[in-house]
Amino acid sequence: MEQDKFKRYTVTSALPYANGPLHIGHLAGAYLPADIFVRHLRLQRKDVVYVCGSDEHGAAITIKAKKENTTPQAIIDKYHHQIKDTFNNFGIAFDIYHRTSSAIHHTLSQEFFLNLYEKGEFIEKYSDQYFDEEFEQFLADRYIVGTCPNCANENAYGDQCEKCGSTLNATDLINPKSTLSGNKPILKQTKHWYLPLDKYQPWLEEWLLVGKKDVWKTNVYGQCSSWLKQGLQPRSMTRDLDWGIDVPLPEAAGKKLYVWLDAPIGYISATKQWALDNGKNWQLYWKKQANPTDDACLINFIGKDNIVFHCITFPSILNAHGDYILPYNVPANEFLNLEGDKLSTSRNHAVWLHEYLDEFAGKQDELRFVLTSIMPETSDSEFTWKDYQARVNNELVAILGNFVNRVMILMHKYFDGKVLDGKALKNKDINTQIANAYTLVDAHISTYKFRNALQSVMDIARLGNRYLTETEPWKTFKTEPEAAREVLQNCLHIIGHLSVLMQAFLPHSAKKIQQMLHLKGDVFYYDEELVFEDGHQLNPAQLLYEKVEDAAMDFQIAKLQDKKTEALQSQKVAQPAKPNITFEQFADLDIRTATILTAEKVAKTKKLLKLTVDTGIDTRTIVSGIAEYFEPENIVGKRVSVLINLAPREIKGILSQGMILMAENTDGKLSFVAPAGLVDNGSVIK
Ligand code: B3M
Ligand code: ZN
Repeated sequence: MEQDKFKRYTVTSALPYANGPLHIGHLAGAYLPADIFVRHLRLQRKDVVYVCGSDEHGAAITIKAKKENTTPQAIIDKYHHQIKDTFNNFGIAFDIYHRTSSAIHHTLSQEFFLNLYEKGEFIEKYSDQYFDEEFEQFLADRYIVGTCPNCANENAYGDQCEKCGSTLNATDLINPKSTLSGNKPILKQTKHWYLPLDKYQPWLEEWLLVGKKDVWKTNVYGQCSSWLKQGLQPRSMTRDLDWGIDVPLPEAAGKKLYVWLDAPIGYISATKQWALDNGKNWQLYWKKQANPTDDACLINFIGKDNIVFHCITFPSILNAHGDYILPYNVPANEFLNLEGDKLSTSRNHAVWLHEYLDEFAGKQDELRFVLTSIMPETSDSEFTWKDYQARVNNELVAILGNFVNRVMILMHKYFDGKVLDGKALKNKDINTQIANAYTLVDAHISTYKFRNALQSVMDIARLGNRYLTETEPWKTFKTEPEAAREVLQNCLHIIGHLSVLMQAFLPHSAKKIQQMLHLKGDVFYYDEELVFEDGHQLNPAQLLYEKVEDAAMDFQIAKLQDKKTEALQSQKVAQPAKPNITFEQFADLDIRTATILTAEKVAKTKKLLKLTVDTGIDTRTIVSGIAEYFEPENIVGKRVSVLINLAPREIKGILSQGMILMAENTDGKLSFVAPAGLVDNGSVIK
């Protein structure tokens, strides 16, 4: 492994906010890759600690509490346990899943703050911030709404307008209002402690730009270098909030540590707690003095939205403190999209892991497999249920499951499941390929290429299937039973190695196979010898994977659609005016009058109609999301307006060329937009 020079490994996954359940994007982003990495290290008998926990501070928590009309404490208690259970169910093998609300974490975070404070690292600055006089508190950005200066959206937040996507300062908002009292907030002076990132810039350039150039993934390195190029600014490490860790200074009464100061320290406090619980020395995993020859390797697995905090801010804090090791690598993943759209909690466009566990009981490895196969390692990737079905059916069922099952059934049928003279694998070529697979898997994992690593494992299943098909023991058994036995016993060895190689990726099914093979113990280390003693008795065959049926997928797809509609409807408010555009922008739209010629429902969808329309220029197909509002037979012959130069798009396998314009009421009711007078199809609307 590339990281072999180290004696110890401290591996972390981003601490999820305890303000909601987990979805597939979380798993694919920061947990599955770390889990595979850690399991792989452990299978090599490396000394590794893998820590994580709930991030329980910050506005993310208090806002959720307000939404649910409860306290922050109730929110974190509810979600901490739910999240912990979900990870556990998917086999994410943390050594500890801790919480940032714990006393040990509060103390350590305050120690960090004071350490930097006493060294004079912070810049103390006064600024004017919004304050709610009725509630007597300063307002975090998310507690202020007002009109966006860019797009006139009346519900923009103090840090961002979700309508036009622009980043804002709270003082940019027109007509600001406190979401606590509804009153106009006043500006009040407040003092905060800033981390001088600008002062650390030269150090960061050396450590990161030079030192990590060929070590970090290009997507991570690229983002960091572009920030450094723009030049870093001081960043406030304290907040006026009533939820979080107290700033440990008498003059800072009522102020809290910035959540991004305390959260990464959570990795350290979690390790401390784990060490306490297990009689270990946490310093070996974090402290420089305990690692005089750079023996410990710190690796932070995260999603791409956390890169700046893990690559710039946290290392700067660790370095300013001076006693701690710095991250060796931060292998951030990009984003996972879902069915052609961004994953979104607010629009409820997500596959929630706790729901998956209910609806696909016992099929954790199927999701692990699919998410690893499409992991967004260097660019965004996409999960679709059809792809899930194809990968499970064509790879897990047809290749891996089928191979294991055929061999087990035949061994039982012909030889009562008993191995005779089958200690070793008697095929040189296969032995070489298996040895290669171990090397390849190691090389891929050590460079964070989990997709390739999984394929190298699957290559062994493919090899086994091919070998079995070519040697046909079911035929030779009749004439040369000993030859059939040798083939099947060789296959048992392939399956054994497959189970060992699978452990990091598909731990549940690896265990099942090892039970079938009647191998000992909980894990099978890579360096253990795989022998079947003379007379070794196999256990009965069990099916590893089941075929995924169309109906289950259609159900999931429809469920996503329904949730999205529901979420949209509950958010629907009178649409504010959009920002101005130029005449040229309008002139780019080619809108024509047209007539609907045919209409039919798109199979297996609720909302889609396939229309053919006469645009005056041509007859073309358009897929339109209006099936819930119109019966196909009632709209044939209707006059409509069509945007004809919208880029063609494939929807449910149908190429849609253009868009029918609709007028939508505030209650979501749709009407066609048609010319009032008699005009030919193809008339230009301008
Ligand atoms: N809780 C943000 C997030 O969930 C944050 C990560 C903390 S890692 C120290 O994206
Ligand atoms: Zn806006």
